[in-house]
Amino acid sequence: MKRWILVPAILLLGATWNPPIEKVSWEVSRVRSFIHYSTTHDIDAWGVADYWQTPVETEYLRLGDCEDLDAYAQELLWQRLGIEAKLVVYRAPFGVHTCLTWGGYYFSAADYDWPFAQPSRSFPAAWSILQVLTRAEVHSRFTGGKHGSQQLRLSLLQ
Ligand SMILES: [Ca+2]
Repeated sequence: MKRWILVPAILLLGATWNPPIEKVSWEVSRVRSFIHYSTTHDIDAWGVADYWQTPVETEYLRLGDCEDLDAYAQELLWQRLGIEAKLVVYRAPFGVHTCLTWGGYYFSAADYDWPFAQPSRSFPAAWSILQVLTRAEVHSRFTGGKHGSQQLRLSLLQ
């Protein structure tokens, strides 16, 4: 094939390519393998009611609560697969929790046996979605920076 045809064809395919949900789910499961879910409340760990760690802090600590793990996964998916999952803050009977949404699925790096440990196409009707945050909106929420700079280049799972 002529190069002047091949290059635009590759660019066109690259612009429209979306990874399968299995690939996304695999990346999210890697976060669970390397970063531990902390049940310590932010007020006890950080002295503030709600502390959003930067992904670099989370990587350094290898520890975080739900929003920290999902913010980390959101960044990882952006850097590894070029997709922007949105971070969902929701209220359920067990409290306020987070998950990610992308491609019509809900999933979470913080869930081991909770509802979104595996990608789900449905969101429980009885639960309330409080916020749906883009990557930029999540970045504006970061409280952190204590353990490392605000730079977002991840290294642990690259
Ligand atoms: Ca936190």
